[in-house]
Amino acid sequence: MRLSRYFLPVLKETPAEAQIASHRLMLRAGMIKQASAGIYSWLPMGYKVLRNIERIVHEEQARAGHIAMLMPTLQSADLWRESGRYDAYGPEMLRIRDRHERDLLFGPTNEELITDIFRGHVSSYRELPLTLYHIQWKFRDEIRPRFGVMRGREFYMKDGYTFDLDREGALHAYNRHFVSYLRTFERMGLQAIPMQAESGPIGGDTTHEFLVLADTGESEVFYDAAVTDIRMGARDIAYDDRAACQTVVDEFTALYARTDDTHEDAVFEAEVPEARRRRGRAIEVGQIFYFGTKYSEPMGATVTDPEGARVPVHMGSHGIGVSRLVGALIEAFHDEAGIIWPEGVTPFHCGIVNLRQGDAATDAACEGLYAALAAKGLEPLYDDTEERAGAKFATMDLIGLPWRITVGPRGLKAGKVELTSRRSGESEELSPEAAADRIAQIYGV
Ligand code: 5CA
Repeated sequence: MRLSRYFLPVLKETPAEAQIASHRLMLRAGMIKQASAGIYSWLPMGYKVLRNIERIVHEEQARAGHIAMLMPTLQSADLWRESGRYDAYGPEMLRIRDRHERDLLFGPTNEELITDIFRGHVSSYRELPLTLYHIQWKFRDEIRPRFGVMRGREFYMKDGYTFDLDREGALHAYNRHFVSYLRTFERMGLQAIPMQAESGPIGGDTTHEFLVLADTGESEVFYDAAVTDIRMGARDIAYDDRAACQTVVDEFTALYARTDDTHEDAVFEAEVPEARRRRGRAIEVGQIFYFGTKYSEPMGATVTDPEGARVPVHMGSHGIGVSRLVGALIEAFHDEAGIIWPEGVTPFHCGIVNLRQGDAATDAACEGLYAALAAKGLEPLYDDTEERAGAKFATMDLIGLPWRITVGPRGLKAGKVELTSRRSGESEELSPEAAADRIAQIYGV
């Protein structure tokens, strides 16, 4: 992409309404624009990051054997009356009436709708287990939408629903999600710690939240410092292997880690040596639930079991805050100058800065680099504008591409361009071909 032809409306001023770094930087870097309270338009660069996160989520769901689909944003109130949640959900639910006076709602979550699909098409235990998920916009009329996409009213969520014959099967589905979430967040460069939590309006008594430690997070958490040393890393898990999934879950849940809803001082003090006790703040980027027959029973989602009896299916639901992750990533990766994208989610693989636009030699070198990178399947953002060098660098630092190739007349005379890491700030001089090769190597292409 050439910056002169792109739509990147960066702001010079720091927006007064933004209280935390991610909100400020998303506005300044031209990623989002508020449409109304807690509702945002995703401008081209923000949209690219959102799509990158979504892609990683899809890939890891596929790896775990989960099946993608798409349900609508608007749902019939009647379904929610069946489960009893139409009234119970309260003012957070946006209720809508159509021209025929029928009650609809903008879905805050999809347990009812998926249960309706299931009961219409599945009737035997032989068709189980089944995990269906989608990534779709949700609406919750939060009393205090704030921090930009972190607590929106409209937000993008991956929500998956599991159907199993019995509790053991459903708990394996729960564990499968647990493991796949660890992989998903680590691929984005994030450490999300699974913690015991409350289930709230989704229900059930088995739930974990996945939390990214951050001073600006809305959740208060209590944990053993040793949990921060555990990683999934490169280990490959056979998702159908119940024991293998359970081993990972056991490892990640052995140490004390709870949100304030479930925290108990006495247990904390008994289980965690004083030097390792931590109390802090964190961003909830995902939550998984096992709630048994809470929806299947009242809604009549039953299957025949091997003995021929009709039994309600055991269900769970599993969510990832896809749009919130954009903010969480920025909270985790930024400095004074701007964002620092991890390679896994960056909107462009690298920037190309032409220090003297209009100079035949630098223009040609930049075009050459652009074409070489594109030929390798990479997408650079080429700043081909007439701005001063200082302004170009400031924009690149603000938008946070992990690598920058700077092309100037002096270096070019010696056959060199400069490759700079946004993370470390370190630069290296090398030939344009070597710079393109290095970028390709970094991204494994
Ligand atoms: N049906 C279940 C699991 S699919 C569910 O709705 N779970 S949830 O309520 O925990 O939401 C899943 C994730 O969505 C949360 O972990 C959080 O990361 C994200 N989320 C929830 N509310 C908001 C919000 N107002 N703004 C942005 N993200 C949110």
